[in-house]
Parts: sequence; C-alpha cells; structure tokens
Amino acid sequence: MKTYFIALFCAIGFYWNSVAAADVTVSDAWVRATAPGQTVGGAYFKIQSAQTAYLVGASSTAAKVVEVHQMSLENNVMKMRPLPRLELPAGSAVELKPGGYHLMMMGITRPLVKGDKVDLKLIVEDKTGRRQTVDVKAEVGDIGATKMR
Ligand SMILES: [Cu+2]
Repeated sequence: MKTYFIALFCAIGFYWNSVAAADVTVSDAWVRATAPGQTVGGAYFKIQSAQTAYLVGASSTAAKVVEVHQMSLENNVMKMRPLPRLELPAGSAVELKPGGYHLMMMGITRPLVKGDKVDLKLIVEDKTGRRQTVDVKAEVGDIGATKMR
C-alpha cells in the first residue's frame, strides 16, 4: 500500500514537471565578460514558448538585480528602458540580443570571465497569471562580443 502511494505521487510529480518544462525553451544563452570594476552587463538568449506567455522578470546569483530591458532608437539616440513584461507569442522564438531586448544585470557580484557560466532564473507568466521559473546557464563571451557564435 505504501509503495503504491509513493509511485502515484511520483507519477503526478513527473507529469507536472514535464508539462511546465515543455512550455518554454531557451537556447544560445550568453552574457558579455565584464571589464574590471564593471557592475552592469547584458544577458542574451533565444526564448520560445508553446503558448503565448510573458517574460516578467529574472534573477541571478551573479547580480543583485536583473531586469528585462528594451533598447530602441528614439530621435537618433539609443535609449534603454525597463519592460514590465516581454511578450512571447505562441510558437515563435524571441531573441534577446545587443541593441534590442536584453536582460540587464545590475550590481554584478563577481568578475565575469570568458568561458565562465552564469546562472539565470527566468520568470515566465502564462495568460492565466500562472508563473514558472526557467533555469538557464549562460556562457560568458568576449567583452566586445555582439553575439556568441
Ligand atoms: Cu539595459
């Protein structure tokens, strides 16, 4: 009887995990290496959600604050502003890249050296307001890199 309950519990746990994990995929995650003393940097990746969802925030052990930002040209000046949420249209990949959408890491707590890995926890909200976190490992690229590969 005991074994039966444990097996049932595991089956339900597995079911929920695979539903949540299948929703959102993230690939090609990278961050720029930091110069000495630099405490602000960008993180970039491709993200795709099977259903329409929103990237509403993020965190990292390598930075005190991580925000979703948008960079755009206004009157010939590049401006950057926080986005409360970035829409992920169902089934189409959204790319965060230099000069466009990005994650802004602020209060970076350690030097980011090329080849290092940085952990990111993305917070994704679906249309019903249900949130899930997506764990991402981002690779540290060159200081001047505009893309990883
Ligand atoms: Cu920014």
